[in-house]
Amino acid sequence: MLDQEYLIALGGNLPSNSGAPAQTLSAALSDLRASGADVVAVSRFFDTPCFPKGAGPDYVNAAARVRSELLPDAFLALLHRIEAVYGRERVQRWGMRTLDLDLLAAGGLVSPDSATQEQWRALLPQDQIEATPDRLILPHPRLQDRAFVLVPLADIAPDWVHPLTAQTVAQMLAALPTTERDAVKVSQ
Ligand code: A4P
Ligand code: MG
Repeated sequence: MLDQEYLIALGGNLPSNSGAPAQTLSAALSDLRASGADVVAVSRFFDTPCFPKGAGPDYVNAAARVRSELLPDAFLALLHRIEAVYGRERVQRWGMRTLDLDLLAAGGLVSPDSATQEQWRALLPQDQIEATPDRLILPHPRLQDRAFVLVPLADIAPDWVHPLTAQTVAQMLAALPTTERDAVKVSQ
């Protein structure tokens, strides 16, 4: 039974053994399907300025809605296995990468609990680069901050509601500075 519904973010800014980032993202989606998951919806692909600014080439980003029989920890492990196929090396947090697959949300699930999710969500920007969670945090704690996540997500799940802030994707996106939203361009 494919009874878990996940929202995922895909990104990459270095070529992989599959080709340019857009080809890597497409190959990763095929791998998800081949693993037995049902990729229900895929956003358009977007060219996005690298964050932090100047830390590398622009990224290609996308989002997808995926149904799976796997529970969240096992599903994240599957995402990590697919990253590994495309040569993702965890050298540097926020560093350049061939493929990053993040689990954004599992329906309205809060994991491991509201206090922990809030603590990660409230982390100050200067602390975010140092602190890495050692367990799955849901919703993804940086989801609401990033145009490169929210613009693709708005393509496939504009009405998804954050279980702790009660904001929809469309509302979170509208709250970001216009310059950040406008810098995310549909890939040609
Ligand atoms: N982890 C905990 N919760 C989650 C979750 N919901 N989804 C753990 C994914 N992973 C989660 O992740 C670090 C640790 O967080 C893992 O042990 C995982 O189990 P990681 O994927 O190993 O490391 P990372 O990708 O460097 O960190 P993270 O937090 O995924 O990085 P970000 O914050 O996503 O930044 N600029 C543009 N334009 N587009 C991008 O896509 N991506 C990044 C990566 C930086 N700049 C970017 C982009
Ligand atoms: Mg990641």
